[in-house]
Parts: sequence; structure tokens; C-alpha cells
Amino acid sequence: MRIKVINPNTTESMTRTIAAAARAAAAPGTEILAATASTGPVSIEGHYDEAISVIGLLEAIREGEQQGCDGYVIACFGDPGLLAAREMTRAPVLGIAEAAMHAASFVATGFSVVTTLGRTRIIAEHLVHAYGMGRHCRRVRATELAVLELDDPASDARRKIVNECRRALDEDGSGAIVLGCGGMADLARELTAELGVPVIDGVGVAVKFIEALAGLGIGTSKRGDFAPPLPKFYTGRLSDMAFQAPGKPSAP
Ligand code: 5HY
Repeated sequence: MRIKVINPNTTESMTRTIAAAARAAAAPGTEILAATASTGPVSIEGHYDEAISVIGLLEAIREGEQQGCDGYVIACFGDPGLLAAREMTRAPVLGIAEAAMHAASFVATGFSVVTTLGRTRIIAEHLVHAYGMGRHCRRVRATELAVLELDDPASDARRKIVNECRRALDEDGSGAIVLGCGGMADLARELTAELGVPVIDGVGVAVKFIEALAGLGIGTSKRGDFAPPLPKFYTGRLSDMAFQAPGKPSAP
């Protein structure tokens, strides 16, 4: 099985962190292809960054279709471009936020999300409700860390994340923690041991969910809004983004 794990920001060191978490979770027969967006923001911290990041994400999905991928992980906690990506492929596509929230709902009556900036907290709250997780998620918390501080040993990021997790367990009535950034993927196992509760990273969970879905032959439905994009011309800087269905011309 071949699963493509895509970091929609353009920071290679974060892709390495994400890829390591994906490979640690993958079964022996699963190949992980890790990709960094070829264009877009170095970190995704808001709606504008997310919108711009989708182009690089969809280009990576398009490449993955040529690579014969059996599933895709969008390794950014905003799950940018998730629905557009699902239009492009018959393979399962999971975002790390949706995957992590579902996993947390299986193992605890309530969970808290610990993410980066306050504005990301608000975006994650939108996702909680979009995914129907309102009765499971007790609170979304911000550490006020910038995404790129996660890669900076001088930022004291780990301590700030642990402290916010402890506040969540003490104050929110939560039994599990969801790590709200792809750049935190390397912390899940050690924080689970340190805090004594499930601390869930969506990268590893998404890999295992895709192994399950693809292993059962369950792919993305091609009916309704996940049907392939309609053939049409695209103009300007994105003229090469016209969707090319396998074996069909991209424009009428
Ligand atoms: C992420 N941003 O997972 C999100 C999360 C965040 O560049 N990778 C990013 O903190 O906004």
C-alpha cells in the first residue's frame, strides 16, 4: 500500500517531522510518500494562508495519482483543501484534524485540542462543529506558539504544549488531548506517557485509518459533490490546474 502524506506548508523540516510520525505508524507493507507543497506559505496560520496552500496541496494530489497512491493525508490541522482533494481521487483522503478528533472520540468521553495561535484556535473550533464533534470536544486551547517555533529548540515549545495539556486535563474535564498542528506530530507518544492519557497526533491516526479503509477496498465516493471536477478551461496563472481525469481531456 502507498500512502502520500502532504505537508501543505513549504517548510521541509516540518515535513520531515510529519514523515517520521507517518512511518512510525505505518504497517510493514505500507510505503509512505512524504511531500512538501511546492508553492505557498512557509507556515499556515489563518484563513488566507490556508486558501493559498490549497494549490500546492492539490498539485501534490495530482502527482500522487500518477504515483498510484492508495490514500492521502493532509498533514495540516486546518485540513485545507480536503473536499477539493476528495473530488480528485477514488482513494481515501483524510485531514489530520478530522482523523484525530474521531480517534479521540473513540477513547474518551471528552477531549481538548491544544494548538498554536489564538486565530488557529478559532479555525479549529469551526472544524469541531463542521465535523459534528461539538459534543465530544470540551475546548480548543491555544499555546500562542507560532507554527515555526515548533521547530526551534530555543522556543521552549515542548514545555508550553505540556503545560497547556495539563491545564486541559485539570480544567476541561477531558480524558484525551488532540495535538492541533502537524508540527507537533513527534510529541504524541512521549506526552501520552508523561500525562497518562491518550495524546493523539492526527498524522499517525490518519495513516492507520487509510490503511483500514484502503485495505477494505473503501475509497472516496464519486457520486454527488465528490464526483470528479467538471472539464473546463482555466486561464491565467492557474491555467495548468484544469483537472485531467484519467484518460480524458481536461477541457471540452
Ligand atoms: C499545521 N499550520 O498543522 C497548521 C496548524 C496551525 O503550517 N501546519 C501549519 O497551527 O495553524
